[in-house]
Amino acid sequence: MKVVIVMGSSSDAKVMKGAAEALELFGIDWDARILSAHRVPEELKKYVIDQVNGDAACFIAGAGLAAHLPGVVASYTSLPVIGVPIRAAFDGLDALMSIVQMPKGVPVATVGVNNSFNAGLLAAQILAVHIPELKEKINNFRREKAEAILKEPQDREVFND
Ligand code: RP5
Repeated sequence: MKVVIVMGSSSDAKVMKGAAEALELFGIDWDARILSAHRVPEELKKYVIDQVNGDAACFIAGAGLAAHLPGVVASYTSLPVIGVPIRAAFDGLDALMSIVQMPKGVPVATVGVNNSFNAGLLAAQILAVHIPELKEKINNFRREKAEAILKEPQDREVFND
């Protein structure tokens, strides 16, 4: 079982790395590929179908500008697809709106602009539904983050250097 990360261009790789980093935190296997919905549509279709017929459990797709990649991936599979809007123009609002506005029946779960780490985390949470050990790891991660916040300076000390 693995999470498949696709992105529209090599220029997306720096941002999309966060998804792999989140998955690695929880020991989840992943694969990544650069495949544009516009530039190599046939190869994208074949890759997605091959992964679905293999051991893919969830897809993460990142794209900027017109950002059709996540929606096109979702059109080939009923496995969950998480879209990452990449900031390439207009502060990423173009990609965010494109990815989030899927037609009824073909959803893409969309995370914040450039927030590929959350995409990896959400994929982990989806996989964890039927894997108690993974759920425990994610809960521990949450607890650690919560404890770190509670250790921050309190009250007026918040503004101390
Ligand atoms: C999209 O266009 C890609 O996902 C990328 O974010 C953006 C720019 O791509 P390049 O022109 O840098 O290849 O398809």
